[in-house]
Amino acid sequence: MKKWLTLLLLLCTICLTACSPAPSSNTEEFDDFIVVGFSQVGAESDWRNANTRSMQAALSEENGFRLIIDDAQQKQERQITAIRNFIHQGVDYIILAPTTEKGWDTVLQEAKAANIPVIIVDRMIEAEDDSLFTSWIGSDFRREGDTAVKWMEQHFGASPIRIVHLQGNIGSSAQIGRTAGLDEGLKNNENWQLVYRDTGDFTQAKGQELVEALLAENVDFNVIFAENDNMAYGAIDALKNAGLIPGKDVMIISFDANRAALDMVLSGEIAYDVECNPLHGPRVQAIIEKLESGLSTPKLTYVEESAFDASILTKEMIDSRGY
Ligand code: GYE
Repeated sequence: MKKWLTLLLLLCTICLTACSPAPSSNTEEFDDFIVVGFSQVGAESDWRNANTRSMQAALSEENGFRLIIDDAQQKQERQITAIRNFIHQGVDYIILAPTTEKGWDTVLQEAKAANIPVIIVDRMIEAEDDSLFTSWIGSDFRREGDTAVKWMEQHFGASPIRIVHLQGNIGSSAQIGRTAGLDEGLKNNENWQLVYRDTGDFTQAKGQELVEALLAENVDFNVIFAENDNMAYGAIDALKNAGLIPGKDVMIISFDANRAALDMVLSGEIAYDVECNPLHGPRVQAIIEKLESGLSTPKLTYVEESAFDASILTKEMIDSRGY
């Protein structure tokens, strides 16, 4: 009987040892992933949130990545600190969605010295030396501005228009390019008058606040050029609260073409929306995978984008979109 018990215990021990996974240290687990530090601008807009979700979905553990996201709350100093932390942590790649174009040289030199490739997404940087980043992927913001202006020229013709311009955060590529487009339009169209221009920092609250203040001062305008959808939403709320009809009393031109904004194009509240594509996650994933296999990647990649007014848009087109 005793012999049987000893044999049973021995069998159990063998089975447990064989079935349990091999012991692994934390470092080994960490080594299995490509570690990516992502310095994100913030959470100021729907575009931004769609961009963050796209990065999280693509740079997931199932796809072999460990993603560390730092939200800079639209502050460049916070991004610089985040990049320094990533360098200190020894990440494999740094992704930077820069708030503004200027002021990156020192910290990117530090990343270069630590041999960490930097991939820039969305907005661009103005670097002294372009070896400070490996690749950039994003939009042609100047082209977006020009697209909006071309539509305005066709739509408004020779009618006099009085424009309120809500800018994004000053010094960001999205603001610089879209503003440059409008400036060119103002130069070429004598019937266009700029009655007000200020930054709404790409947020809905600021967009609403600025338009409310203009209405309170009885400023006369009939067009709003909002450099993103969230500022357009805020402007629309301000107009409606004042009893004005967006799309009739005031025509709104916007950028991003988020789904909610395209619904407003269909309903006539937004006249024209220029698309800006935030789905950079899979694009960044492809860049890193190429680099991991020792291949080179293009320095600059512009994503394809379109623009919509009610004449070309359908509900099916809106429903089939990823953001
Ligand atoms: O248009 C805006 C966001 O840089 C393209 O930033 C991006 C812009 C986008 O906050 O909604």
